[in-house]
Amino acid sequence: MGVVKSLNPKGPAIEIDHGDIEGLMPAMQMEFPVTDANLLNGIAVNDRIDFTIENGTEMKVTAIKKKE
Ligand SMILES: [Cu+2]
Repeated sequence: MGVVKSLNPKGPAIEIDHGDIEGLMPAMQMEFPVTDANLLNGIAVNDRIDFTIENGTEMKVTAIKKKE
């Protein structure tokens, strides 16, 4: 879970202030590359989101779901 801090459709990338991600990293604010710019559609700064990370050679966000 996290809060969107900035969007970069040209990266494409998203900056997220995220909570603790078990086994991966503590809570922090950081930018993640995203696999497809379309994932950013309908997402705005300050939205609360759930997101999925693919942890390969590079960590990438593969899914984003806006929380109500
Ligand atoms: Cu992080």
